[in-house]
Amino acid sequence: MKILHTSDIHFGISLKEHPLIAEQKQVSEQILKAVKEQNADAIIIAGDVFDRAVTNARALSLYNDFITALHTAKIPVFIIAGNHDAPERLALLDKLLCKSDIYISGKLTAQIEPIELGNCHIYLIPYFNLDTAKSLYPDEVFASYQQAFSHVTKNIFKDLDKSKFNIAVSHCYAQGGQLSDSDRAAKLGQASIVSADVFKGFNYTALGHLHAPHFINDKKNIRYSGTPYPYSFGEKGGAKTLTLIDTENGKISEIPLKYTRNLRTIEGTYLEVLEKTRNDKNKDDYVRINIIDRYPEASLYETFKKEYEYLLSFDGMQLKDPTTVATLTAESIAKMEPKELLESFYNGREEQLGEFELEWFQKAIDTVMEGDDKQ
Ligand SMILES: [Mn+2]
Repeated sequence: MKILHTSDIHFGISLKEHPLIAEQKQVSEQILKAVKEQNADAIIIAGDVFDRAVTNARALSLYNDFITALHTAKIPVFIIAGNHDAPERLALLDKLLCKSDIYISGKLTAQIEPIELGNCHIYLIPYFNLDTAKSLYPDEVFASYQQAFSHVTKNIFKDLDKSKFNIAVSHCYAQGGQLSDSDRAAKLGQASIVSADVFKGFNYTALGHLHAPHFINDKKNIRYSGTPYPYSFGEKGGAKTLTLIDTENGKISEIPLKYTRNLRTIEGTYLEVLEKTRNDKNKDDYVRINIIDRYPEASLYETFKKEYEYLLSFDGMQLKDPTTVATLTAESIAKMEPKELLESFYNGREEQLGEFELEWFQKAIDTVMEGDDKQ
């Protein structure tokens, strides 16, 4: 069997409040293309299918089209809920869908039965927290999430058929995992770290939750596939890939994903960034600019906004503490009151914003406003 592993698609996610619908449509297309090119027999989505528990209509239709296309291509799909998903919503109609080889596990169950696929047994372990485990196993005393998690897998190992290629699908923060910029919840969820040992008995463990593609154990059979698209400018781990598992020989490989619009950070002194901008061939990318020797003034932002339609983050230096970076985004500017804008302009300048300037400024604003009212 050839099985593709991905996770953390986060349908409906925005980047700096910029919806990534077009990119997520491309994600679906890229995965479908990989399924066909690799002659995959199935696909695993290890949680965080949606970015929010209650998601928007566009995200729902993207998901709908994606799963339907996989079904049309006769590709069995294995899905678990992640910490971003609403378990009940994701698992809606699961008893019906599994008849069409669409296997969804939303909430943890006391007994996890294997799903048979060729020479594989696939165990779906959806995201759960300690309270859920405690209520599922009232006779057990769990002093930690680690204890609860190992109870869940020990329960599976009791009846494990070792003649099969046993795969676990899980959404958790496993020890040895690398945090990346967009791992918002994981950064907070230190308490719910589990050691990789809990997955020791499986031939392969398909993980979701951390967004960079990487193995977490030396034996290289416990792996985060990572997100199929970069969801933050600081995301580590380089190129985005799908993980391909060959269950005949246990070989694991990466399938690269390509996108028309990528995420890039352009950093340097004002002159360096100007130079880079002048020679830039991909001005259509999502861009973060960081000018290390200037303050992120609105006028400077406007200069680069003319070059980059998708300038989503504009950083600069802040005088008060030159080491800190002040960030101005299109959105933050749009939300600022005229007076705030003036203050940010004066911020860090020699000359102080005095009562006199403020008074005149207010008068000017009032005049403009009145002009607007008259129109
Ligand atoms: Mn995630």
